[in-house]
Amino acid sequence: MKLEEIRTALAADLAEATNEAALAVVKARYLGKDGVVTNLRRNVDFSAMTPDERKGFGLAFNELRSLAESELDAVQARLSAAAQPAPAGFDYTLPADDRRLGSIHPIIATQLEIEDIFRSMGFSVFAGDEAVSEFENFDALNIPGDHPARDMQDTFWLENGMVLRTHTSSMQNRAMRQLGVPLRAIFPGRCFRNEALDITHENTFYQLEGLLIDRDVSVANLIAVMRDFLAAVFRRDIEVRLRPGFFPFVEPGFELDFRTTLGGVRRWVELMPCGMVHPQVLRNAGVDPDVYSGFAFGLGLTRLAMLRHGVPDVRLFNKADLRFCQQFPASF
Ligand code: FA5
Repeated sequence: MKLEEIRTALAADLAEATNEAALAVVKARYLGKDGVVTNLRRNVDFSAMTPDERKGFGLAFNELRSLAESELDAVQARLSAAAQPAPAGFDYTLPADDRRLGSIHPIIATQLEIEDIFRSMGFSVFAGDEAVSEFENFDALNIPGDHPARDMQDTFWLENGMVLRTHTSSMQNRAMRQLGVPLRAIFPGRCFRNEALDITHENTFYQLEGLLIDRDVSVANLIAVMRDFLAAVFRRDIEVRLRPGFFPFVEPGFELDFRTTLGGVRRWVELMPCGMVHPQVLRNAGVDPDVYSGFAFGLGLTRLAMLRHGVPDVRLFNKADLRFCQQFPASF
């Protein structure tokens, strides 16, 4: 038999050795005095070989013998373990000890990375709440009860009159009051909308709001911060452009698009609404608009995580399907 054939035959014999007696027979067949492996060396005519051939044979033979020994030992160990009686009181019906290491959800991983980028630019992270007052979510942002913008952000109302926030902009008023101005902060978190669901709309999703209030803040500052931030997220050079966009709490308001090479194609991607904070929004938080100005942006964090990982359907994030979640190994 050739070395390769011996290997295959040994594996087949080991697979059939289901008790220690059968294993002893296999061991004798291969490594015994008259065993297949032992005989290999006995039957070779070394005098007919060149020194190189002798050396090659020696190496291959030794490798085969150690392999046979270690495989026999492994099966021996397995059979001995199986032969041990179960410890007294061992309950076979208990679930197996299956502790799998989890990993950070791709949206939260993206959020943590973005928090680091903004911290490096001097922003603090303001947590906020998911259930907020109607005033914080709407009125403080120039969206009174009869404003059409309320329809676009239909939400879930609690019995005590509070709402599940429809956007992280709901934290603007509280942040200005609690942190005071000048201020640089981001507020990431979960938002909720009573939406018709499709591949880009969920009823529960993440946004990340940014707010910078200071003296003499301009649109140029907004563009510079956004460009630095996106270049850090995508780790490459980024172009940004602003198109007009309407939100009652900014004036002027924009939609920010960025352009970079994604999937081999250089194209514009619509990313986030933003704008200069409306003077009334500053006044509503006790900030004097004649002294201070600022910008705000509302990044769709879920959307960004989709872009980064090429996730085609937003609903996959909330399904808790392990086949999906396990594709994002821990990155920390
Ligand atoms: C807002 O929510 C504004 N608060 C953003 C803003 C902040 C404007 C500051 C100006 C200044 P909009 O409704 O467009 O805007 O939502 C912002 C982003 O959140 C969207 O671009 C999208 O990425 C994400 N988003 C909105 N609705 C959903 C949804 N149902 N599912 C998933 N992502 C959503």
